[in-house]
Amino acid sequence: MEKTLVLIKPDAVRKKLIGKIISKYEENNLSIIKLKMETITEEFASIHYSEHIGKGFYNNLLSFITSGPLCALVLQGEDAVEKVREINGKTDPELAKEGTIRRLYAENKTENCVHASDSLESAKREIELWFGK
Ligand code: FUP
Repeated sequence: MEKTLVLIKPDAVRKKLIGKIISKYEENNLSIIKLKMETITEEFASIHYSEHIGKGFYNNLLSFITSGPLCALVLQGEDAVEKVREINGKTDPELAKEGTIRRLYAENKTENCVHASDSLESAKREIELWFGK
């Protein structure tokens, strides 16, 4: 069974979507094994998003992700990494499939409600970063 890290980002928390988003994962047979609310610092955000340092959208991304509380969770299940990315939908909500979280609820490519690890390696790194070993 795989594990993956999900963030329910500050836009979704402000819109009171935590319950609806978590239901999507549970309906798809994923289990929540860790969960916390946190407002992260710029320093922590820069570690989480280190692969994006220097990109055009990086400064916006950092101010958005630190703008208020987010909900971090570890989900576990069969093919959890791929499954969660399918449920979330593409980065750009306009390109995301019908019924995905981003298509349903996201504003744009930055305020896009959710993050999920993109591979087993990132999942391991991100779970350790957010929840320790
Ligand atoms: P994803 O894996 O779908 O979350 O997308 P990426 O790893 O490509 O991007 C990570 C985050 O960078 C996105 F969730 C939001 C931000 N981003 C932007 O703000 N603008 C962009 O054009 C692309 C990504």
